[in-house]
Amino acid sequence: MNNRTRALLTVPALAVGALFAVAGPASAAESGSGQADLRPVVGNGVDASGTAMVSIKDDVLTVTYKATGLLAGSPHAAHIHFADDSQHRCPVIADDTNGDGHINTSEGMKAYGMIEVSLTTSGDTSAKSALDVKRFDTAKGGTIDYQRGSIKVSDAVAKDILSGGAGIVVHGVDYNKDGKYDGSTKSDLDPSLPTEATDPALCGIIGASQMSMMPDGGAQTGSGSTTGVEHTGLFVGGGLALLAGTAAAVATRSRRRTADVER
Ligand SMILES: [Cu+2]
Repeated sequence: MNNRTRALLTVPALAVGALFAVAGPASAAESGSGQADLRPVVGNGVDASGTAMVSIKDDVLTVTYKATGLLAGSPHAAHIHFADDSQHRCPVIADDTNGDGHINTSEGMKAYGMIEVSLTTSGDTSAKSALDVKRFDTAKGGTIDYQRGSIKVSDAVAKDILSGGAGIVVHGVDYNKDGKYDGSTKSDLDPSLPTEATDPALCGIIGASQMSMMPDGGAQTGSGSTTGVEHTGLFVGGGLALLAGTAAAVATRSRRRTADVER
């Protein structure tokens, strides 16, 4: 991480819970920041926690998140989720519509929406990388310390991320506590994968915090109410082409999905 990136990350920490401000007219590049507390998704047997921060400068996104207590040694897909028609919160047990006691990917989506950004470690960060598990962090010792900057997003996605209603979701659970993704229950995204590989583990709603580049007024204290509900992301873990295809299909149904799928 270069110094500039570090500076971008440091500034927003000043104003947790402050209201965000949107810069200028609707078509303008967006700047601002926010953070999220990552908490275990209810029903999914995860004893983990974490924090995430996002910072956007003129539609260029920097994301950091740190989480501990995840399934060690396994890759964990992570995304920023949002949909206009989602509920901008993390799942609750009432979202367990199939009644199995867990929140799977599709159950989670109703709460936190579709994938807008895939928090990969390199290369593409769009929804089409949602399941490219080779490019997500592996939790060494159960910990992930993720940092990535220079993620170019659209004005619309930047607005969503700063809206106070976007979710950060880290996927991959271990229901049977055997230290790996397995089990007889298959992923609702792709039956070739265990549901453990794709079910959401941690979720947090990105509370809009402040305009990082506003010369004044940007750090005034707000209600902080946007953090009152939680949210989760959806999908993943599996990395198979089939799964990726499913994710792409789902993503296609969300608004402003770009068309081309490269594999
Ligand atoms: Cu996700």
